[in-house]
Parts: sequence; structure tokens; C-alpha cells
Amino acid sequence: MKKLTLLIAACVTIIGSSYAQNIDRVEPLFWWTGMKNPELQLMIYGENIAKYRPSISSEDVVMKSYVTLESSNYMLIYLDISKAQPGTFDIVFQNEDKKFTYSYELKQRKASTNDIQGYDSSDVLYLVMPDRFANGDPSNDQIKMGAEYQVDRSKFGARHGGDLKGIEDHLDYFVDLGVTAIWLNPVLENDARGGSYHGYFATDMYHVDRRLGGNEDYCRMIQKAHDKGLRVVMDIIFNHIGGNHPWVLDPPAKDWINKSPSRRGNHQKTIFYDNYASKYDSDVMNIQVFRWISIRQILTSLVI
Ligand SMILES: [Ca+2]
Repeated sequence: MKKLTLLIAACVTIIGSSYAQNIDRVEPLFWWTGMKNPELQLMIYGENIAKYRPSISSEDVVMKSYVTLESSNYMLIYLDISKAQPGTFDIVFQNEDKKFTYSYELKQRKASTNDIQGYDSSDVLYLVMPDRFANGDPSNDQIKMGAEYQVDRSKFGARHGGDLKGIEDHLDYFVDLGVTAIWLNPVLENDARGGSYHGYFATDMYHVDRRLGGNEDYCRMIQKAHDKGLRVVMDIIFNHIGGNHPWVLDPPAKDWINKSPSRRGNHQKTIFYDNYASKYDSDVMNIQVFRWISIRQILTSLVI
């Protein structure tokens, strides 16, 4: 009897999983009303999402079109939100077997204020590598990520545990130095083998790495910096992504990303201003530093 019960349970699980549908990502995570360009492109990522037909629950949000790609795990939805109000609306996905919804948020766009300023030659800009500056929250040093990594201050390539709380705790250090703006190395998630302490192997363009404190710590640190009269420069890289980004592991289409044929760049940046640089060095440098460059989709926003 026990075996029969287990068998039935297993069958139910199998049947259930064959209809299970998860949306792993929707990018951008949210958007704003009141933007000059009323068009919004959403990228939906989930197993076999292309086998569903999307529709929108709100009359104020108009679905202009949707596009499926070579991979059935992606869908692009194009919306006109010119008449939309701040709040949430449901995206309804339906096929012959199943129907489910995803709630998407439109926030109120904040009016521009004089608080938002650029920087110029009068500024003193201090470059900070967050993993190496100060460890303000040891609880985020070693957390579960998709890829294995080390935390060891004795090893150059490992992560050292520094984070945004550590920067927040030492803002007076910058003020006392006469610094007027801090520039952080890229803080977006780098879920890469080895940990990618430098931040240049992004695996998520909308989330600050949780080992640095995540989006919440990032926003709080910026507010605290502004309170002390410090500006913050966000360093964000759009021309390449890390090898563990979903677009690399599960490409939307074969031509989504340009891959260099076989070699890495040589970091010989002097070729750009050396009239006598060798053709070999120029060719290898121009391959680019990383294998994955020139992302076809243009990212239209930053989340923070
Ligand atoms: Ca830490």
C-alpha cells in the first residue's frame, strides 16, 4: 500500500511538472509612467514561455506586439503605456492547457530636481572597488550563489568580503579627504566561478550583487552619500556580460551575442595611441577583452 501511495504521488508530481510554468525573469523589473517614449519592451524568460499567447488585463496598457525567438524560453512584449497610470497590471499567458498571470508594476516617474547633477573638472573623484574597500556586513560574505567562489583575503583572485555597508560606514573618510564624488567599480550581480570580485562579469543587469548588499544597500548608501554632499557615479558595462549570464547559458537566438572566434583580447590598450603599434597587437586587442561582446538587445534602463 505504501508503494502504491508513493507511485501515485510520483505520477502526480510528473503530471504536475509537465504543466508547471515558471517565469524566471522579466526585464526590466518595473518601469515608470510619464516617460517621453511611451513604448516599453519587456523580455520574458521562462521554460517554454513561447508556447503561450500573452494578453494584457488593463485597458490603459496596450500590447502592440509580441515576438518569440529561436529559443522557446524567451518572449519579447511591446507595450504602449502612454495612457497608463502608476500601479500594477497583469500580463496573462494562455495556451490550450494552461493560463496564468504575471503582475507588472509601473511606478510614478519622479520629476527632475536639482539634486541630480553630473560631475565636472572641479570634482575630486575617488574610485572604489567595493569588494576590497571595507567589510561592513560579514553576514553577506559567503552566501549561496549559483557558482562556486572563495572568500579569502589572502588570495588575490578570491572575494575579500567588502560591501556597500562598508562604504556607507566610511563616507566621512572621503569627505575628510576632500573627495566630492565616489565612483564604484560595477556592482551588478557577478554570479561567476571564482566570484569575480572586480564586477566586470555581470550576470544580471537589474540586481546589485547580494554579496555587496543588494539593491537596498545600494540605494541606502547613495542616499547617505548625498546627505554628506557626495555624488555617486554608477559604473555599468553594456558591451559585455559574464559567461554565466542567461543569454550565454541559454541564448535567445544563435546570433544574439557575438563571440570572438578563439582568442581573448590582449589588453594592449596602447595600440589606440601608438602610431607604431603592430598589426598583430591591434588585431588581437580589437577582438576585445572578453569573448562575449556587442549584446544585440539594447538595455533601456537602469533599475536604480
Ligand atoms: Ca561583507
